Amino acid sequence: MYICIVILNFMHKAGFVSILGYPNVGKSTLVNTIIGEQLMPVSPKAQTTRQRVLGIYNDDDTQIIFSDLPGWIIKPQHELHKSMLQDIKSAFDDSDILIYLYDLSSNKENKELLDIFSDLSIPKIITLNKADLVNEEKILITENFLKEKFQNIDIIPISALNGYNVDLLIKTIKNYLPIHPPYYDKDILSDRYLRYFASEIIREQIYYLYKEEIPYETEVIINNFKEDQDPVYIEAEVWVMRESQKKIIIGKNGEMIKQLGINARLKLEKLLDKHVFLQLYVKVKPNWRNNKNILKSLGYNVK
Ligand SMILES: Nc1nc2c(ncn2[C@@H]2O[C@H](COP(=O)(O)OP(=O)(O)O)[C@@H](O)[C@H]2O)c(=O)[nH]1
Ligand SMILES: [Mg+2]
Repeated sequence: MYICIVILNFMHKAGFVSILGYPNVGKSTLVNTIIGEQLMPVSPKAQTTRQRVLGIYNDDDTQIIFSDLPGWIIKPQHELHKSMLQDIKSAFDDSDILIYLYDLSSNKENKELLDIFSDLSIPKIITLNKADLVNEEKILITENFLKEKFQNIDIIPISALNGYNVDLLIKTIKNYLPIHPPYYDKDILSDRYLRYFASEIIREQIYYLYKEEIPYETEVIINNFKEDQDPVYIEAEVWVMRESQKKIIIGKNGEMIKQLGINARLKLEKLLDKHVFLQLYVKVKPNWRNNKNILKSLGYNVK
């Protein structure tokens, strides 16, 4: 028995894989598809992801620890942006493999981050996401353009949304993964507690429900999370920057916050597989995005 365990550990592969890309290319969607759970917040708006969070893929002889990262920010405008960039840069130093996620459906410039990616001397893979939205020709043109810049690199068209070629991506990652015992228990999906994902789900639903600057100037804090109760009791504060935003979050006769509560509760119930009682409060915290102490207390990467 002892010999058997030694051999198994000897053959086990494990490592850290970071997913880089501009906002909205599908990084969080890809991590969710790989781990098989809607844990990471996803929305059609940019900058839904604000912190580096791990999503862990396990099979019998492999553990791949993915970092879901914020999207690359060209011009940081406040301390929160700086912390998001800091999280991306930290992944350059401690990843075994980097994946560049390229959005096939977007014509946005990729140059700045592609140049940085090309200079990093870590095993690299390029994935072309949203293949479901474009034709074969667009994929070929993009592949050829990237092959000119990167010699001998794996380029894999995928759809993070419908799972197309995600198995090929996992297989390719395994080729570069070092032999190593698992870093985490093999039955956990992330390094964060459910309490953290509860705040992310509420924040994600704010991205869907509210317009203009509101989602970007809002933060969600969980004040109470009683998981052992039925229904699970969750009390959360929604922070906004101005009194006028508080009014928008609440809406006429409380209609908007009621809708937010319903949307978030439904998603929380799916994640927890239990009934949830969700209590939301709104608080004005002027300029919280530029207050380093507040950001630190919220767990952001502030120098
Ligand atoms: N059609 C399509 N949409 C996708 C795909 N991957 C992500 N999306 C959508 O792109 C938007 C941004 O996704 P998200 O994962 O939040 O991007 P991130 O900012 O890079 O983390 C969301 O509306 C996703 O549903 C894909 O493969 N195909
Ligand atoms: Mg994201």
